[in-house]
Amino acid sequence: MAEAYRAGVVTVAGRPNVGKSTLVNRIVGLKVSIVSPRAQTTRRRVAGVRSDPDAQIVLLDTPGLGAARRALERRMVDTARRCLSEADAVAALVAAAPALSAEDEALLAELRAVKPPGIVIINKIDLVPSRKLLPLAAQCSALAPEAEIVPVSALTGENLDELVKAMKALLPERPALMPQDEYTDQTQRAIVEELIREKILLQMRDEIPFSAAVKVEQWTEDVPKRLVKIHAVVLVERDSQKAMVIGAGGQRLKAIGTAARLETEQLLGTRVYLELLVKTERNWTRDPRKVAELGT
Ligand SMILES: Nc1nc2c(ncn2[C@@H]2O[C@H](COP(=O)(O)OP(=O)(O)OP(=O)(O)O)[C@@H](O)[C@H]2O)c(=O)[nH]1
Ligand SMILES: [Mg+2]
Repeated sequence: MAEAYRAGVVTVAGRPNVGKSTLVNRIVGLKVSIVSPRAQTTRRRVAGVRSDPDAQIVLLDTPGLGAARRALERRMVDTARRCLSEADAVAALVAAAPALSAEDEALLAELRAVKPPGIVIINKIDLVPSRKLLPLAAQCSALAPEAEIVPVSALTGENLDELVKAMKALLPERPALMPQDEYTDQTQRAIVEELIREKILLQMRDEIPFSAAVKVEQWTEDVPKRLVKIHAVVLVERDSQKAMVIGAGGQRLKAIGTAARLETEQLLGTRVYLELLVKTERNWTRDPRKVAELGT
């Protein structure tokens, strides 16, 4: 007899920068969540959907769990914790290393108290020889006794089939939660805001990335011309940052805009006219009200 169909929500939780968004994109097979080498890239709850003939996994990508001082960080951690409560199963993600970092250890301890993971994913195994991972795997088992430990590389795709199988096994038997052809719950506007922010993260250094927020203010479709016109505002915390984002002769902003436009054109399948404006919203990352409006 055929196996029953399974569907459910798997929340991917972990410290900043361990590869949660890269992994979610890989499993979905499309880019639903932005990725950068910087910690604290993801700020919102992002759902990515993988629909197979035997099961549907709704993956929740989350902001990294960690110390939170500013209002923006507090909101990010709250968002990640809320995603835990939505989950049918939690997949905790830690980085491959000869031993568990103090931060990853604290994460597993926190999850154990709040919502024990069904899987502990050891990511970035392309960076560490497998024979060196045994002590780490043993530490993970000790901190998450019920979890299956699955080593993967979200970057190369190594062992992802095994991981997907393990996720499906944790889901309840029930019909699909989302239409089969939907791969995310985000609006196109939200995706474009995130794409623009990703290009800022990739092109800027120092304090800018965490201080930047992006809001699409206008979106008009010119159907006969197959053109979408998008006006977006990049908000930073200080005037000095505004100058840095714009760059000498506007070169930096131009490069950010071009990169974001090209990817938006691919996403929408039309030509795109993208206009970016940079504004200062003083200390917005420390103001809970502004954070609620801009951060997530
Ligand atoms: N070598 C290697 N790098 C990886 C792997 N997975 C992710 N990365 C890199 O790790 C960095 C962080 O990846 P993200 O997917 O943005 O990490 P995240 O956990 O979502 O980070 P936050 O959103 O900031 O919490 C990026 O530079 C990725 O390319 C992997 O399996 N191997
Ligand atoms: Mg992320």
